[in-house]
Amino acid sequence: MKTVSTTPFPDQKPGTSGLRKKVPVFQQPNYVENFIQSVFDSLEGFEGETLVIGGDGRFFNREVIQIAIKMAAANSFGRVLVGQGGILSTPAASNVIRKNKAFGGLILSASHNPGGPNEDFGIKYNTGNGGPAPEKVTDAIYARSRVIDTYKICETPDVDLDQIGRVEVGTMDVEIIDSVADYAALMEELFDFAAIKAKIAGGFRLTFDAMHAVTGPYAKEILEHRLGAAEGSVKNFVPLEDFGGHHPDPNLVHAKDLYDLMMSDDAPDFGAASDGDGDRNLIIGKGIFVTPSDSLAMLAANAHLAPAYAGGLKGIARSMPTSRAADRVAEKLGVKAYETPTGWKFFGNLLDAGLATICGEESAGTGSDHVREKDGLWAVLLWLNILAVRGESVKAIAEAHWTEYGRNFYARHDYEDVETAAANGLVAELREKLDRLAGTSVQGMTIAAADDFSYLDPVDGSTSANQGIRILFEGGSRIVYRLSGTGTSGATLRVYIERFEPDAAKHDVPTPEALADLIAAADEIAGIRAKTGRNEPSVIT
Ligand code: VG1
Ligand code: CO
Repeated sequence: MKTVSTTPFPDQKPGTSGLRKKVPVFQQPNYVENFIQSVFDSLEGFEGETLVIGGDGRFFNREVIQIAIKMAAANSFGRVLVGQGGILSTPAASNVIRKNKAFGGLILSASHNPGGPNEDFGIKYNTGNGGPAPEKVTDAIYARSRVIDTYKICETPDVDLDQIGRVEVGTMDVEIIDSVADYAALMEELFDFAAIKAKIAGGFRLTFDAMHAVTGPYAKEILEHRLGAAEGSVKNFVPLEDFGGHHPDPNLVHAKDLYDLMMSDDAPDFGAASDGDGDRNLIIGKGIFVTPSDSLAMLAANAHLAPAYAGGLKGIARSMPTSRAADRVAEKLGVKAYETPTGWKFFGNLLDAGLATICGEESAGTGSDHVREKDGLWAVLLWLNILAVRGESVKAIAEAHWTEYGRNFYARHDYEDVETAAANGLVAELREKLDRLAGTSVQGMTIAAADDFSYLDPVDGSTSANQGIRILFEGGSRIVYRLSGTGTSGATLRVYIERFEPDAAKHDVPTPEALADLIAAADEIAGIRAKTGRNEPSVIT
């Protein structure tokens, strides 16, 4: 064991989901060690306890895992559990933490961001409930990183990450575990695998794009081996360090091949994809894309058809920018709807306290109280369970849902890599005029209220301010502006646009048309084009 002197880095502030930077930033001498030691220094009482370590397999994953193991040993953890090959999807890591009553876990991922020597890397700490550390912990980590002067590490040879079994590093046990087994077993507990299997045996066809990211081995095992989907149903299933040069981001831009297939004449019945670390999901039925906000609402409305949720839901939680389609389901079910800031860490308390069962974000994240992370394959399996029980197509289920509840037309416009000063200026100017907006009209629509979202956690009483600017129109339409907290270069402005349409006769209007006046209003209110110099968003989802 040795104690090494170091000097602080000024930029180790965790964002929406951990610390994310370009690989060369992480490769600076002591950068990884400083951050991991700052995590350990912010925690108490882990001597002899278990730490879970795993990542999405991207470039630099193995190197950081070796460092983390040697530092955990030097800092007196009793045991670490590491996914074979360094692989654990984010929801699988959450499950391993919970199942083994671990003290916490280090999840190495930059999620949907690209990987490779000049692309992105990330480190996130999860607490003993299996969920991302809450803000008070991430604030403490950052504070520590600003003053850190030493870190502890064992000088031992690297551990063979590919060999399942147990070895010792110093006095600490290192167990290399099967990355998939526990997670697959959990899914079998939650869902009616027999019904899904019978449906597939009856000719139902599905395709899943693992995008050369972490869900490949999980999807192969569950969808093909356990549920009997035809060999080849899971595409791009080998995790690659650079995701094959693509963005492992399951949206209509980066999973365009899947979208095109699902809109073609020989589309299978169901298409899905997941992201770099396996916590996001994209759902596309034959001829219909289901927005993540709609998917949350539809899953919540039908969850009772799966064994794990047969007793009903305790509540439904969504992040603020997520469409309010789920709120309508909660109202009908007679359960509470919660609105939290962006980022899964805010759902942890609601899930732990038994206030919510299902949670979701517009950014393709859905999950439940089975773990404390969003879970891509879980969403896919819940859809399959619902489809098996209802015996209808995705399209029929979606259209029936809109007829029953009304349709929340929804889109997110991302302006990526905008100059940071310009993006901050845009937000500052919006904040400055917020008080004067109510009662004024834009594009023929009257603004009912405008504010900067602030969240009061009903469980621990903590507050989180400045979580996104909301422009609420009379009639229920909404525009939300916020800056991304996961990007690694420049700033990303996200503009979320929503309009409720109760009239079923108008539900098949194309989304851009349904939202046209709000899109124009979003620019008029914030001066997006003028301030960013962009004529259109980089990505529309
Ligand atoms: C984005 C999404 C947010 C999600 C976060 C992490 O954050 O908007 O909903 O929780 O990514 O997802 P931001 O701050 O860039 O908007 V993942 O799958 O990248 O861990
Ligand atoms: Co992710």
